[in-house]
Amino acid sequence: MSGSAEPHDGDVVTDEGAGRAGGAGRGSRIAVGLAVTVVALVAGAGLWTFASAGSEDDPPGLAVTGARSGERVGTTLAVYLDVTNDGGADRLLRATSPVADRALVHGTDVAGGMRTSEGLEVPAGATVLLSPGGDHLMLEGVGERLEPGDVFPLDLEFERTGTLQVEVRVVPLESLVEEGPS
Ligand SMILES: [Cu+2]
Repeated sequence: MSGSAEPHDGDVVTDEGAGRAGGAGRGSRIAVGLAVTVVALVAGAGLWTFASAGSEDDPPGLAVTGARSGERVGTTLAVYLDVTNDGGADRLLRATSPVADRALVHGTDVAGGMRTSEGLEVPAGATVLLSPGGDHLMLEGVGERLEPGDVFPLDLEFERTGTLQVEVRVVPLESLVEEGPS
């Protein structure tokens, strides 16, 4: 584990989000092949929904949707998105964007502080939600003023799938606060 828990200007953190349990280990191996139809579990602040039980060794079937961010705060910007996987396990290694110096995977701890994670697990058959009050991608060194309605590209590099480019839609910060933790 790296990083320290520190409040982060660019994040939208609500009281509800701060109340999340953070017990399950983020790097824990997920047993697959169980005859589980729907299992939801909270790992850190990330919600994994298992719609079907795939085999970990199957090719991943990733789709990234709903990529959105608020306006920058200072020079940081939090990005939220959904990763749906109807195949085998994969892992987000890193993210890059031409609008930012760097992008980090951030989790939110029970006190509402941020910590940097080494990548993000995308288990077989799982949907991983990065949403306000929970895990997110933190873009740092954003020099450009981005307004609601703007879009910018974000490259997501996965261990097995390779790089997926998504368009991030900028929305008003207030709408992310209203969205809250899902
Ligand atoms: Cu953050």
